[in-house]
Amino acid sequence: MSLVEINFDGIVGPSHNYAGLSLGNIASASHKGDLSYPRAAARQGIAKMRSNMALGLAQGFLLPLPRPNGDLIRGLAIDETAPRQLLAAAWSASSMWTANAATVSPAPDTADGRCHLTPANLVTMPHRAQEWQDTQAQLAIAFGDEEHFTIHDAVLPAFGDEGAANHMRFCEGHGAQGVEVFVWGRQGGKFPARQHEQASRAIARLHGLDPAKCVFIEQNPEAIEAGAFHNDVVSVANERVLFTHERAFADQQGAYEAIREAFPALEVVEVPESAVSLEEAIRTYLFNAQLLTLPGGEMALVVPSECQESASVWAYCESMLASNGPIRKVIPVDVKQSMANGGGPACLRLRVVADPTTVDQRFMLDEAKADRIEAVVAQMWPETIDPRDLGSEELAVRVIEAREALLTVLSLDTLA
Ligand code: SUG
Repeated sequence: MSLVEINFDGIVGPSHNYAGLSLGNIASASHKGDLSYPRAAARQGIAKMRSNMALGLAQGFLLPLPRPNGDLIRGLAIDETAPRQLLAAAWSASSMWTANAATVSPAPDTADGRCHLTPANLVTMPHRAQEWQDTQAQLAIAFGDEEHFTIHDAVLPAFGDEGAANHMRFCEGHGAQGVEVFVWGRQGGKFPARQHEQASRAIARLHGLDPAKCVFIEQNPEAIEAGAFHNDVVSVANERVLFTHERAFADQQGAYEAIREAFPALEVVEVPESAVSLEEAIRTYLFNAQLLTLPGGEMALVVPSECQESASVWAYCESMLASNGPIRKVIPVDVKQSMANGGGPACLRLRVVADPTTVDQRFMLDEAKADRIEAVVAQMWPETIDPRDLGSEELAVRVIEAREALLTVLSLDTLA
């Protein structure tokens, strides 16, 4: 068994649009009503995957979910008298942000030695709450090898769970036993706190984690208020390293101490407010980055290109590279279509530590398959979508046919 980190990126679906559905997600609210570019969006995602593969990293993908969602339309009797937001929910391509697909505990962390995945219930946002059953169906195929994987049901909707976006794992190497850190938000602020502490604790128990290797940390309410609707907007971890804003956690020093107690080798790279304000960090998504261990052992940070366009963020990145810290490379990528809905490079991927040979190979990417996916996108994905067109029969047919063409090319028609 050779365990490596595999990033499963969500392929951006053909209904990608800007309907402003996510309260507390500033990008989503500020782009409400804009024209979207689904074809360009999917291409940006594919380019990011290719760029990570070129670094020598294992890459997988998850597929867009069926949209418009007929079950939601029928279940809520959505017609022309229903709020427009409900109709838009049925068309949302939000499953592209696979950091919210599930929480993953790799095999070395669990009592039964299998990798456990719990799809996120995403109950806080109606357009996301419809995702988990279809996500689970896909995970059940991709990780269907029961000797190596266990797929749970989502946590009961009493407690909101947003998956890996609020979960970090520290370890000496991906294949070693890790310390899993769950970050939750306190209700009662200006914006919803989407991750409930009890959902996180339930997942730790369901996955059979060693309580001594679990840490539960409260997110800073000020960060949620400033638009960090998930912890991965203000922190990212990889192996020994925590890269975080100084205002990410309710008790910043207490958080470091708690992690250090379970994982003494912790190395913190803290970005002070004086270098990059919380607002600028959220605007540029500096922390919604992929912190990756390259095959040579050094770490690279894959950031949105917005970081390079920000004087303070880029100056910070340059000074970090000039210092002797653990992050040795910063790689900007253009995911602007996703960013305009509040999703950066880290939102677009689900990390699974596993032996790639135990994964259903239809979900693993190589250059030839990326070419095939890109050809379907070029031919079938709408070039633009005006959110006022959501609900149109013609667009519905187009979006459904586009997804089906992708499933066919990947021999995954069973998900139709
Ligand atoms: O849930 N945006 C997503 C962005 C998710 C980002 N994920 C992570 N941080 N891991 C969300 O808010 C916008 C959809 C719209 O407004 O139409 C949206 O769902």
